Amino acid sequence: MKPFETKDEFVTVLSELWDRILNTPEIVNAVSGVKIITKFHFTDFDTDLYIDNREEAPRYYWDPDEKVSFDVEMIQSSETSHKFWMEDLNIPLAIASRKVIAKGSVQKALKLIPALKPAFAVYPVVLKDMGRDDLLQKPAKRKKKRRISFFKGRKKRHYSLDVLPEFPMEFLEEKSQEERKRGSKDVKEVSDSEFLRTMCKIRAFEEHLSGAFSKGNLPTEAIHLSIGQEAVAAGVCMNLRETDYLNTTHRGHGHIISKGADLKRMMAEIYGKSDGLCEGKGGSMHVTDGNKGILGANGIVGAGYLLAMGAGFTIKNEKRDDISVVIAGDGSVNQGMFHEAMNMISVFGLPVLVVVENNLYGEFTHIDNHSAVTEIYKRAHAYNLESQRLDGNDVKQVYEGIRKVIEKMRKDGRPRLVELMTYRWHGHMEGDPELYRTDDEKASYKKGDPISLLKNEMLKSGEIEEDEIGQIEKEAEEEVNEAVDFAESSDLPKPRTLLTNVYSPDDKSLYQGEYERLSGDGLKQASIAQAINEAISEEMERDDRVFMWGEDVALGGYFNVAEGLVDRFGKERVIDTPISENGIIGGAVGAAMTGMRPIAEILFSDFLTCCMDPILNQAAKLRYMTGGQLTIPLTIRTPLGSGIGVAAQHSQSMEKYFFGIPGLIVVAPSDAYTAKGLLKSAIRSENPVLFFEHKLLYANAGKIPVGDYTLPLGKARKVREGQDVTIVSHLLGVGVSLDAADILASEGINADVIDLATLYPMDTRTILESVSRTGYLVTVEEGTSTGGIGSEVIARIVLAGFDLLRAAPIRIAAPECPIPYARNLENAMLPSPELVAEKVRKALM
Ligand SMILES: Cc1ncc(C[n+]2csc(CCOP(=O)(O)OP(=O)(O)O)c2C)c(N)n1
Repeated sequence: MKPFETKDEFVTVLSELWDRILNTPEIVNAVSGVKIITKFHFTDFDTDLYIDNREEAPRYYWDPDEKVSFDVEMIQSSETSHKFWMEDLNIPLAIASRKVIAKGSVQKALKLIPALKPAFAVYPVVLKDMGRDDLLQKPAKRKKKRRISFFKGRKKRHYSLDVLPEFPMEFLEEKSQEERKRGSKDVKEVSDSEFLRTMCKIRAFEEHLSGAFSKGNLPTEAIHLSIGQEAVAAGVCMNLRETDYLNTTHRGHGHIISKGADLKRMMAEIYGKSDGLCEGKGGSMHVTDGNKGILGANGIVGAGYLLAMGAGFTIKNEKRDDISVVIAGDGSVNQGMFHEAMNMISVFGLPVLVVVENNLYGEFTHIDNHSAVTEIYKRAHAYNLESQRLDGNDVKQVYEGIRKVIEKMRKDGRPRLVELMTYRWHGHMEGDPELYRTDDEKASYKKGDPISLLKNEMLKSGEIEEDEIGQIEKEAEEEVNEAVDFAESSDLPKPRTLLTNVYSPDDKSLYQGEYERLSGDGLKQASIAQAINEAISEEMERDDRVFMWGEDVALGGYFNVAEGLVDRFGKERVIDTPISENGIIGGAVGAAMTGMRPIAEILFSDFLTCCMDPILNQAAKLRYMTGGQLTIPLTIRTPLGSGIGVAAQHSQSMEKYFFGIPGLIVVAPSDAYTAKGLLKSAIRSENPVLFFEHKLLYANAGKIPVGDYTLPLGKARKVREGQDVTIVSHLLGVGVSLDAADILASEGINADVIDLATLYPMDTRTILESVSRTGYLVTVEEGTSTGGIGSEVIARIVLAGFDLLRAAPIRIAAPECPIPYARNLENAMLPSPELVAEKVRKALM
């Protein structure tokens, strides 16, 4: 039914409304901060209303004679306008279905909505005063008697959580912070004998591993040795302080030994023993010794560049004269991660030393076949970085060359790249048949053995005798033998440690407490975007290690959520990054593991596909793989969802790809209150949290408490009480479910609506409790159903509470196709309240 018959009647009502609004100081004060002209075009009466908020005193006018420039235009029918003012419009769905078409500075205009909240109380008064009481009555809803027959004679109903996958919750502790140890800043002068001793130790260590592997004594199929490359390790890493950071690769034993790792615990790690540096959870490719500034070897080729970049950010931020070193092979420079890191360390001017250990092969492929530019140091010029190439088999040349570079870096804080030429004697991994090179080639390179080179030089100069060399070699071997004895006698890790160190210890209070029923004083109106902005702002105020970076965030970001933060906290803490999603997240992980608390923004969640490695392999795994040595307090914020006509690569519901990843917490709030409280908990957490925001919900306004509060991670929120059916949803689906619940209520069916709020860990108990009362379960989500959030909800309830169900659960989700562009097709993807109501109705019949 059209509420207004004539244009005159409509214009009179809205004019009266705006007269009253603009005479209400409370509202005028609230909207005065948003200086814009908004044009409302009403399609059915072809008339335009302008609200001019640019001047000191806001005013309105209809259909001006002259052309007026405006910031934003809202196109809608008079009926939609009426529903809006009657608070009977689901705004996200209205925008998605183009009942309201918004053009121009929409995010700015949407900020007016919370400020206008008190105006909603004015509209019914205007209608009444103008004799249109009839419009105040919502269409009569027939109260039907429920026709649910299953309630009698139901079975005794119980549920058990024991059958569900165990979530390793033992990380909750009273304290929130682990003490960070700072190492020594001393770097001793290194004598030639010490070079020799270190190189001999590396060789003895790896020769032992080669033998142990061939005898089947190591619990691995893949061990990568650096025999022949020892001068790189000793020459670079003996230059480093404990407070300098080192990231290295799958072939990192030598680097790690040279930076001073505990040899016994390192060997125990490679033997997979409980005394291993990483409790037997990392192994050869992931050895880490946090106490010595060794942030870890890494099984992902190229990942170390990004982690080192983030560690360099920490050093710069803390104004230290330390450096962050990354060592990686020639093959790794063809990874996108190398290029993103090179650009970012240069753009941000970070003290990162990139060492490329060129052993001529990337796995089985010779550098001539894998690199367009084989003189890798020249690539650095493209990033405006100083670089050089040195003989990587001459330990003294490496040491001296690197020493000079580091000396400059400690002074100017700028990045550098050094390429070191060397050769690996063993296969890519032990057992490699080495079909890609000849014995002659190997023999010719072995002539450049770094250990023999140094020994001969020392003998020639007379600084050492043969027997002294023998003594050094013997001592190195003895040290390695002691490490082997230690490793062999160490216990295997206890099975109960399987679930330890999945997460870092966190303050219990971040996971406990309840969602409040908001009423009374101490509340204010805010949109979700404002609530998120406040959460970030308050947490940055609270802790100066919190910083934010992402594409265009200093300007407020694409959806304007970060607006104003740069003015308050400066460009050192609100940082625009290059368009480098791997760099944004990988760098943030590196910064987090060295003491910062980054909030990284990914412009559209679809682009999470461009940074899967730093999220899944680094952020979510490194706490575990290092046996609890690293802590990664990282928050990743990103908008998702469809409804704005940007097709399948900017509209997906990405949350299903990330929930259920051990080590990661996944949050997806549906209103302003939840968004602010959960984001603050996420930022305070010591763990990586992926925080999904819905684009269409940014403007949704609701009440939030004034000031500081946090809400419990891992807890679902009951948003509506009912006893007939349980509807479980998240993000946009919550509003849809609530609207469906209203439709059902008019028919006598009362729904319990649960907002999951945190997707992982999932709060199964709250759902079970509800289903134990209702007996019916419906899940509603915007994404597709296979492998979706609803699938997991249903699986859990069926497993843990099958007896509770009186009918098969219902899963409401998008059709199994990508999100199309055409408006009508895109709208068909979103579950509507009517559809949800219809499915519930059928289920209860
Ligand atoms: C992202 C990724 N791709 C592929 C691999 C498999 N892989 C492991 S080591 C390696 C070769 C790396 O060559 P390079 O960087 O030159 O180091 P090197 O092995 O010579 O020390 C490859 C392809 C991997 N671990 N990670």
